Order: sequence, then C-alpha cells, then structure tokens
Amino acid sequence: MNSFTEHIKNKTIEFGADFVGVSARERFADAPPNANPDNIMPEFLSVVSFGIALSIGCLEAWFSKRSRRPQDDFSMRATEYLDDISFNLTRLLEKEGYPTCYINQNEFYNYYNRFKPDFSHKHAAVAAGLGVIGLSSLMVHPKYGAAVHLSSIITKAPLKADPMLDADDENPCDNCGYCVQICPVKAIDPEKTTGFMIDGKERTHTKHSKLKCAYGCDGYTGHEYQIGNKKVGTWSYNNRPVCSADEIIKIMHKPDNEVRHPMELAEKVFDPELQYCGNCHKICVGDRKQKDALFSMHVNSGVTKIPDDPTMLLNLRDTNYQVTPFDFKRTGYKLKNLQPKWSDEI
Ligand code: B12
Repeated sequence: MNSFTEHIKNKTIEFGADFVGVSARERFADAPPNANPDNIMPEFLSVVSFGIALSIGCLEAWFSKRSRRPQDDFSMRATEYLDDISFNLTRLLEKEGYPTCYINQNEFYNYYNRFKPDFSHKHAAVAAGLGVIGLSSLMVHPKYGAAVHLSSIITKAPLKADPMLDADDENPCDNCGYCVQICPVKAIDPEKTTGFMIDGKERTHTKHSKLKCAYGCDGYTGHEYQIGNKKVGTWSYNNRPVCSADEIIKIMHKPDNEVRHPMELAEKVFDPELQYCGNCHKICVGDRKQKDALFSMHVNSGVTKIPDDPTMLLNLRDTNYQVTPFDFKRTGYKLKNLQPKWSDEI
C-alpha cells in the first residue's frame, strides 16, 4: 500500500498543492462528534490533507497598503484551486475503487453553532503531520507558516499515515507574537489556553475569540488601531468599538447600510467578497526575515485611505458594467450623485 500512498500524494502535488500529508482513522479516536470525520463517512480509513501557500508579492501589496486586490484575488483563486484538487482526488480514488468524500475547503462556517464546522481542516492537517496549531490558533507549517489555505478529503482507501510533528520539539510556531499584535480586535489571548486530543496525546494552544475575530475579519472594525506607538489599520472602512459579545452580535445582525461605511457599500456593488483582515494568517509566512519585513511594512504604512468620491471606484472598473438604480439603492447612494463622471467615461 506504500507505493499507492506515494502515488496519491504525488498526484495531489501534480494537481497543484504545495504540500500534502496523510492521517489514519485512529488519530481521530478522541475527537468530539462534530470534529470526527466518521461523522461524515463512518467507515473512513484515511484523510488526505493538503494546502497552498500565499504569495509574498501579493502580501507585500497588502501590508504596504498599496492594494488589497492581488492578495484578495490570490486567496480566492487558491481556495477555488483547492476545491479542484479535492474534486480530482475524489474522482481518482473512486476510480481506484475507494469511496471518497469531497470536502469543500471552507466547509461550513456554522455561525449559529459557534462556528463549529462538520469537518476541521486545520485539525486534520495536524493529524496528517503537516504542522502544529500555533499561537494564532491556526495551523503552522514548517516551511510556509500559517499563511496557507488548507483542504482535505476523507477516504476508505487504507493509506499509510505520515508521522505527526512533535508539538514540543518540532513546533514550527516561533512565538514571534506578530499574530497577537496585528489583530485589531485582540482576539488572541496568549494568557489563555485550550486543548484537544489527537492520536491519544493532548495538544494545547492559545485561546482565540471566534466572535471578536469574525467582527474584525468581516470589517466591522479595524480601520485604525495601535501597534506600539504606531497608528495602523486593516483594509476595513469601519471603526466600531470592540464591545461585549452581545453588542457584537447585535451589530452583526443589523442591515449593512446601518453599520457599514457608505463607501464600502459602494465598493461592494462590484466586489461583494472584499477581505478586510485575516492579518494573523497573512503575516505568518514561513521565512522569518520575510515575516519581519511584512510586519515592518504594516506598521510603517499606517492607515488605509478611504476614497471620498464613489466615482473613483467606478473609474477603476469595467465601464461596460451596467449600473442599475437597484444596485445603488442597496448602497444608500443617490444615483444622481454618480451620474456625471460615469457618463464622461462612456
Ligand atoms: C469557522 C471558521 C472561521 C471562523 C471561526 C474561527 C475559528 N478559529 O474557529 C472565523 C470567521 C472567525 C474565521 C476566521 C479566520 N479564518 Co477561518 N475557518 C473557519 C472554518 C470554516 C472552521 C474553523 C475550525 O476548524 N474550527 C474548529 C473548531 C470546531 O475548533 P475549536 O473551537 O478550536 O475547538 C474544537 C477542537 O478543539 C475540537 N477538537 C477537540 N479535540 C479534537 C480532536 C481532533 C482529532 C479534532 C479534529 C478536533 C478536536 O473540538 C473543539 C470543540 O468542537 C475553517 C474551514 C474548515 N472547515 O476547517 C476555516 C479556517 C480555519 N480559516 C482559515 C483562515 C485562514 C481564517 C482567517 C485568517 C480569515 C481568512 N480566511 O483570511 C481568520 C483567522 C482566524 C483564526 N486566527 O483562527 C483557514 C486556516 C488555515 C490555517 N493555516 O490553519 C481555514 C482552515 C480555512 C482553509 N480552508 O484554509 N474562520
């Protein structure tokens, strides 16, 4: 079965992954029901985990606040690509006679059950020997850091598992603390820890507030915050206070036009999937010098600029796009405000 495992791993790399690892059924024996792959496939024997690293060039554009778009678009493409790899792997294993479950790379946010997915890619990646959960509560890979997107498939193929990394001796998280400092909502509390069992051994990592994180990551706040004596910001247009969980939930449940900056709403007409933060993930590249350079770019490039004229956004876009009064109704802008420059363009 060794050579078959190698064949599957080689194919995963051929399909486009930067790294791949395999874990076996017994490693998940202590997982709670919502995190055990046998919830999805009761007779599974193996999980194949893989990932794609972020691009340094795109991260430089992001952290220097020149443009969010290369990173935004790269991540979007990387996640679609991971889904293609899962699709190809599922079909390959099925053709070999092994029932296999395709899992979407962002499988199910499950906001209404405290963000507990049916399957956790980062725990699966740890079980497959790809890394360790670091200070950020993300999986840190020895070569690529936490700046990776992950995915996995669950299969009845009896593959040979890779050894797991030792959480003490081989921990790739160097505790640099950038993830803690760069978070606009202080979601990572290095004083508090939580634990989980994989392969019969307890692993602990820092506690991370999912709700605060979602509040910052989804851009409700973060436009301006402090790192040391420097003023910095995420790509968010909003600066709502970091308040209690109840308040955060209330804010997140309000209609967008009540809680979001109007310019953000104008921009969202064209770009509904804007990324605002994810800085704990983006800063954590594997090479220490590179990581220092990105962090320094972030603290020295200040706060992102909010354009004060929505037509500036329109001018950057495809002029063939038909702007309908309906689109702008959503943003709260009056179409007549936009008309003059728009008609200049066409
Ligand atoms: C929900 C979710 C979110 C939520 C909540 C975050 C969170 N920490 O859970 C929000 C919206 C806030 C979020 C934000 C972000 N996310 Co997100 N998110 C997810 C999602 C869908 C599930 C997260 C998850 O695994 N939760 C696990 C929960 C259940 O674990 P837990 O509460 O820590 O505790 C449980 C475990 O301990 C478990 N357990 C106990 N014992 C055992 C034993 C075993 C064997 C196992 C398996 C489990 C287990 O049971 C506990 C209770 O249920 C995954 C995709 C996926 N399906 O895997 C991406 C994912 C975790 N996110 C990712 C990223 C990159 C981000 C962001 C950077 C935003 C971005 N995309 O740019 C931020 C960073 C947040 C951070 N520091 O964690 C990546 C992480 C990559 C990495 N290097 O680890 C993932 C894997 C997506 C992907 N496909 O790459 N995210």
